[in-house]
Amino acid sequence: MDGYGDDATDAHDGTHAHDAALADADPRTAAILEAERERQRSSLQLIASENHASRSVLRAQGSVFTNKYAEGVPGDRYYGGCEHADEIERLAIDRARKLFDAEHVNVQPHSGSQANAAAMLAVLEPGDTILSADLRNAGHLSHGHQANLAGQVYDVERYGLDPETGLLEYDTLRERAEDVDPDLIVSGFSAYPRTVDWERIQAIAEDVGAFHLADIAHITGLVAAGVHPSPVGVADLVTASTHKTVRAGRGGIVVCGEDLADAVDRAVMPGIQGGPAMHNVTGKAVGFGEALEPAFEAYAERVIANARALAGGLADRGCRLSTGGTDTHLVLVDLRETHDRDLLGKAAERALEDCGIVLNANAVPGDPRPPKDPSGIRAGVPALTTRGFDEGAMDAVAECIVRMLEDPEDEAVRREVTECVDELCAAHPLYE
Ligand code: DSN
Repeated sequence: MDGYGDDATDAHDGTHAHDAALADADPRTAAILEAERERQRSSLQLIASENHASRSVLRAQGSVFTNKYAEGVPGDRYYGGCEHADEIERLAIDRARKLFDAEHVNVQPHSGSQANAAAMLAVLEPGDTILSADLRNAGHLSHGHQANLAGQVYDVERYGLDPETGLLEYDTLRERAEDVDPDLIVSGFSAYPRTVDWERIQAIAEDVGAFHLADIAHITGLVAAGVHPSPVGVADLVTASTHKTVRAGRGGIVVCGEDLADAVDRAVMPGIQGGPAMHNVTGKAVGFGEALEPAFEAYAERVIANARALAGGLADRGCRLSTGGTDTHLVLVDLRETHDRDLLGKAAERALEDCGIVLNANAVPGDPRPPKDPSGIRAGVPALTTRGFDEGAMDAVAECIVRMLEDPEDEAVRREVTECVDELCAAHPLYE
């Protein structure tokens, strides 16, 4: 199914008829949709949080469940007509529980950020103290940025990664936790390429009397496939995104033990949301079903092999990688020590996008520059792996990236890299 180029059954699922109906009713929107489909096909998607969902997931999300309100939980709703909503949500929950070997899963959060907000609301009071990593240290907005609700409701203290190595130093985290005495420690990262030792963080949390929230948004699929250790059953609360490495419908989930189940469900609704987006819950059910198939484990293994190939290809060509490499789906390049030092985050992002290489500027640990125009770039391989890229193709991607980083103004280089990108895209069809 990789690349979704050979799944003949989907040709008969009504998708084309729906496209034709939309083109008839709203040609402008249909044209924008087609342009986006073409952009995804004709460029390399290396944004580490993105992927290409199967046609079945796309179909499930564009379904009649868009129409349905279903506040509450299966079997206990505020509205009538929920029998099928109950059935699909129960299916999503059952599959998620199996996938993560979990006691309780709430599948309603609209996103990973909402999942984090709900998890915090479930166990904290306003003014309680969170200890988390900020954007410069691979953290996420929803972990307590001052502009985010969490940063305004809770007292947020920070821990960092080692600015030299980029690694999480567990002893430093322990010292910080003992100093700060938090009510909640947030682990899990948006730009950390290494395996996280959840048990060690849980031990720190227990020693200082804090809850531990592990946000596995980026590595959801790697955890589901068993190729990264799972925090489920270790951390008190686990939040995940469902559309990144796991390729299911768009949104988030909260995973916890039975002891926190009611608090989590109440925190999601009415705490931070109203009606669940049932079309997304449907997409989650479908994607979780796909992730339970043996082929998904092979996909997750290929993600890691491809990320390592990309890391090796970049490092061999002179890039400085934060932490020196990767164990996961992404690499973080510190451009301050790579090639032309004037070409930092945003400028590098733009130069690469000009040639069809789409990734994002990203802060590196200890970054003195602002998160909007930081010193590094982050590249992830989940989407290219879905398209069927192998390690050889990833090395070609590394070559393209480095050639552009070395000579961003050279027209001939730009042409050659664009041609190489076109060839790689043509060799790895998507949704065709
Ligand atoms: N925007 C996502 C990321 O790229 O990491 C997280 O929400």
